[in-house]
Amino acid sequence: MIWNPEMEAMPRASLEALQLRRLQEVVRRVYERVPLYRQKFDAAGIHPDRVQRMDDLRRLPFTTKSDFRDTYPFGLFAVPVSSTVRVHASSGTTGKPKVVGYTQNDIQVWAEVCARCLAASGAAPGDVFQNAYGYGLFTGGLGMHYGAELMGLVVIPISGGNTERQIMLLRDFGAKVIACTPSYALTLAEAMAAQGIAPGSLNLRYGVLGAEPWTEAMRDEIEARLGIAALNIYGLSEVIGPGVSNECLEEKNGAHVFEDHFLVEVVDPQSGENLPPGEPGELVFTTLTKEALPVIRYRTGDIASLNLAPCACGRTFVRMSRIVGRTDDMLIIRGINVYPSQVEAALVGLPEMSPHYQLVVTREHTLDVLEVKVEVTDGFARQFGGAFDGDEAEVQELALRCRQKLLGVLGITAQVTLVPPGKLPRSEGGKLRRVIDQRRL
Ligand code: DLL
Repeated sequence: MIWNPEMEAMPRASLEALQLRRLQEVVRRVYERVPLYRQKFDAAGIHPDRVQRMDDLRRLPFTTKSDFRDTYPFGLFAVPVSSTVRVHASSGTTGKPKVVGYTQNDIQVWAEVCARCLAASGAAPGDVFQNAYGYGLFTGGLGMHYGAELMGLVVIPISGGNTERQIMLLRDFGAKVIACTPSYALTLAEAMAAQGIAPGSLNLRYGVLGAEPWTEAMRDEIEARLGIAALNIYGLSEVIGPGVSNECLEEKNGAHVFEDHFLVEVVDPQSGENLPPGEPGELVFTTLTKEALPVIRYRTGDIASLNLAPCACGRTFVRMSRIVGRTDDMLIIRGINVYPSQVEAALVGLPEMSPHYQLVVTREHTLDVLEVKVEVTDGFARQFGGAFDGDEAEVQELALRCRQKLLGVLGITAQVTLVPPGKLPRSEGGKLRRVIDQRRL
């Protein structure tokens, strides 16, 4: 179902006219109200009046994560703090969190785009919705909550974690739709299997999963083990939170960016030059309607590509691919760029492998060592009664095949450690950290 067909299926020419109007407004507003933008625009010699065509966007300076840090906590707000009704914050790996604010109108826009996500994922008014994203400073819980209420879903605001209770409520309240991180969806699937609950035996049909990278292989696994359709939702606090884009149930092939509210570009992470559709690069967003915290050309650090081809669902909004990496998550191992998602992609072809993996990078003397820990499937482990220590011929043979696959995909040798099912850390409700880089310690 399309939540707002008038906007989501608008002809591209009308959309572009709307975008230009909104862009001109927002550029003027930040220039007048946010000192950092005025400084940047002046330094680049760009006056808001110079934005006459969509192409002029490319001339505007970028906004970065460090702009948030430098103006912490409220320096990027374009309204007085007293005019906001909500503040969220997202913690990075280091330092102070990025603080984001919302006016009443921003909250309404946010609810609208989250309702679009839920509808695109299969939800319909009246459905019971278990919201297992964390409530709090994290945007996931409250963002989806307001979207769901707007749509008329029956919201169960359970938040993340407490797997036993999640399963009890899935059974007793009969949610049709769940929202959580994909890694947590797997945690739920495992716990349900352990309780003997068969996939599809509950009322659950749709998952709105995101907030962290995942793959097609993980989708297959989640869909099979939970008996649901699993859809990818993307977003980030600096732009709004969840609700920047969402896949459609019809195609499940790229997430439609809600382009009436967010302009998307893909740029070369090094040069900052715009890249054509189809080419992977860094996602850059400009908010068109946000009042409290508009961002102009915000560099997300997320790597993806765009697809402008028409979609069977009828939405005219551009689609973005899955996030295939992050500019700052990229590991440089012995001089070679490695993205965690490449490791996952390499392992997918091996049927004995589960989607649970972890990368550990260490430095021995001056040499970087990449260890890839992977859980094997239950089926593979069963031949050893579920446990093995790695010396078994079959395990060694599989580890060797894994190493060769990784060498082919990454171009470097990795140590492969195969572990029995259930041995690697699981999501306890939120985002899962898959990379442990001990070189920085
Ligand atoms: O994670 C917002 C969100 C909540 C999105 C719930 C979807 C569902 P942050 O905590 O600010 O906001 O983290 C944003 O998470 O820049 C990406 O690196 C990553 N991310 C979010 N969604 C996806 C996704 C929320 N579907 C950062 N695939 C982003 C891959 C994702 N990465």
